[in-house]
Formats: sequence, C-alpha cells, structure tokens
Amino acid sequence: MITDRRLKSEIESVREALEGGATSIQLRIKNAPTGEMIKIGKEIRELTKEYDALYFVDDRLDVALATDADGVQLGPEDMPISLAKEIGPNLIIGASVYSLEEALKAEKEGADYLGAGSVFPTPTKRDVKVIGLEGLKRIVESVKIPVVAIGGINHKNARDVLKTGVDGIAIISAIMGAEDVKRATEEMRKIIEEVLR
Ligand code: TZP
Ligand code: MG
Repeated sequence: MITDRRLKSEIESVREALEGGATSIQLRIKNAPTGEMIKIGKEIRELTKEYDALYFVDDRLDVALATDADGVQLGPEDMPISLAKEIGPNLIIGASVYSLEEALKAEKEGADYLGAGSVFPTPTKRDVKVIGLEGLKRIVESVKIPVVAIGGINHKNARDVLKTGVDGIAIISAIMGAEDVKRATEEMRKIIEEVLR
C-alpha cells in the first residue's frame, strides 16, 4: 500500500493495512515539511518491522536514509538512479516509469525494480499517462527486473493486472480510501494469492 493523506492519516491506515496483510508500505507525501515526513517515516519503519513488511519512500532519498527505509522509489524528475545508488548503496532503488522507453532506461541505469503505470486512469494522479494492460504487458516482457504495477488498480481489475505477469501491485485509493482498510487489504491479498498460486 502507498499512503495518501488526502484519504486518511498515515499511521492508523498503515497499521490496518499491515494487519490485513500488506507486504510493503510506501510513504508518499507531497509538499510537507521534511521534518514531518521523517517523523512519520520513523513510525512506519517501526510498524513495518513489527509486521515483517518492507518500507519504501516515494521520491525522497534523504527521507529514506534518515528513516532507515528498505528502499526509495524515484521518478524521472527525482535524483538520478546512478547517483542514488552511490549515496544509498544498501537501499533498494525503484524507478517510477510511465512508458516502455522509460522502463528500459531505468533498467539500464541500474534500478532494482520498476513501478510501472498508470495502468488505468485514476483520480489519485489526474495528469498521469495511462499505459493500459497492453502497455504494462509490454514492459513486463521487455525487462528482467521485477515490475510493480500502479494506477487505478482495485478489487475488480486486480486479477487482469496480475495476469500480465507483474511481480506486485501498488495501491492507494482502493485500500486507503476504503472504509475498512484492514478488510480491503485482506480481500486484495486473497485475490493476489488466488492468481499467483
Ligand atoms: N503513480 C502512477 S498512478 C499513481 C501513482 C502514484 C496513483 C495510484 O493511485 P491509485 O489510487 O491506486 O490509483
Ligand atoms: Mg514518485
């Protein structure tokens, strides 16, 4: 699950998602003071440890390092992947990619995994490019590193997304926006286990 404070506060929903079986949490906060991000990140680090889950930070290598994250996910406008690998040699470096070209470039630069999307249109990120299931499949078939699909994924379309051969799915609103975050996560876990079994 990826956090979005426009939907719910981070800590409470992260705990619920972890209880529901989320295997990885990404802290995604746009436009908050760095000190506040670090405070929340440290709490998420502790929670994810408790539940044996991974903890990532969106965009911000400094926050990832300061909060002992497992990794950071960098977009085309963030720190270059090669430089991030130098500064944080122990971090898992993910790349947010929005096309096959960007996917191939990020793999070449040494990304450990790709966050590829947006698979479907989504109100969470309105200006994003939509690659569709076809675009996602092309990326999965063209790279050797793991691909995590993102964008508009919900309980209805998750099966189709998983069948493209992705290694994971990243979700904001279908979980964070649910009335019962724990239950929404449990239901998503069931779908994932059903398809990947
Ligand atoms: N990057 C591509 S689409 C997206 C991001 C951050 C938003 C995903 O949110 P949701 O609510 O799961 O569609
Ligand atoms: Mg980002």
